[in-house]
Amino acid sequence: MLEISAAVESFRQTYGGEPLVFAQAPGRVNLIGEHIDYAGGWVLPMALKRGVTVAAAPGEPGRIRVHSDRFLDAGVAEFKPDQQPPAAFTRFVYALALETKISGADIAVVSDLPVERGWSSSAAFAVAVTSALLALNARAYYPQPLELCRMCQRAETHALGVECGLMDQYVAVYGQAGHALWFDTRLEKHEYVPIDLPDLAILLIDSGQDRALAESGYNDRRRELSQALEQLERRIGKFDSLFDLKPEQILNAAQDLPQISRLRLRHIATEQQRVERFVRQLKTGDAIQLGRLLSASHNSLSEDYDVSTPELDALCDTLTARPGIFGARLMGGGFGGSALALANRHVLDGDLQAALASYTAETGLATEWHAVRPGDGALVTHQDGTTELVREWLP
Ligand code: GAF
Repeated sequence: MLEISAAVESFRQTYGGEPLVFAQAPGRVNLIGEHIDYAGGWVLPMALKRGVTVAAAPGEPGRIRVHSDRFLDAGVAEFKPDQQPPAAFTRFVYALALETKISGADIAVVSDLPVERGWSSSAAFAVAVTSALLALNARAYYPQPLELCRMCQRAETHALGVECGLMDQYVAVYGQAGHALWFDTRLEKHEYVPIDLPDLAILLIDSGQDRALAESGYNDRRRELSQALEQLERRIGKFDSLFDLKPEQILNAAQDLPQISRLRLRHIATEQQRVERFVRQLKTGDAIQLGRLLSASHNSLSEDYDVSTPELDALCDTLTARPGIFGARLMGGGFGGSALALANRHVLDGDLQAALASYTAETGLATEWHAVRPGDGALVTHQDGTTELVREWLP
């Protein structure tokens, strides 16, 4: 995560004054449990040590100014609450300002998270900006941490057109160093699961293929899943949550549904099982089993849920063909972006490089990889200089 001093510098250069409050929010990797957060499933994300850092000060009443080289075109975007700005990320800030009911702020944003690579930069941006806006105003009422996640999720849907689930915002707030979150998206509760794999590396690999979720099939998949659920209910009667049913029940009942519905439901049912198995295997640290679950998740996302691309398939195949790389899968929404792999540390200089070189030769795409560890959730630094976790600060 970039230091607060970088945000102070950006603030001074942009506005000429001194910021009063700061907020930092991390990106995430989702270890397993993809495309089931909007279906009420369990997912297993962890916060990264990279993220978005925001410096803010009160501004002219009724006017928000925001600067970010990475998220916005260079320069300062400026808007008033009664004028919806046209550019996507400015619209995002506008939607967040409406959610917090705060207008009148100057904001500088710096980040070490790549944008639109599947690392959840938009949720980190939203959580950091919202936390900074709230910290600016000594108000009698603050949202609860879970409500802050929902505010950010709503703003993302309204401003960016992505009908996302709650996973990314949730882990940006509740992340804990050394742990993944076993997040039950139906009950909106989590347990921390220690990530203690000393001989293994969790790799985040940028496929070099661009993606933008709003323009991808992400929202289509959500619609296809709701349709599949309606068809399933017509077959077997009403149910509160798909996850009240046993996976075998879902698979049996889905047999006679149209092909798209059958495939989408098969992914959801089997992915949920893989999350449970993955959590169990984390306790044993069995790299081979963990890797198999990751690769099975990729196959299901590719073949049943249809959110992969030939490039992501090629990347995962190339990686898993190497000894010491136990499994790989696309990560996040898919349609390009990044893959996640589990590897023995000793392959990082040899087999990993060879696999990536062969992928680049095949696709012409340059990759970038990082070994990642679980970090903490969002932080806020108040006017008196004290810093605390956002989830502990909010009521
Ligand atoms: C994106 C969404 F924002 C998440 O809510 C989740 O659905 C993910 O894709 C897929 O698991 O990151």
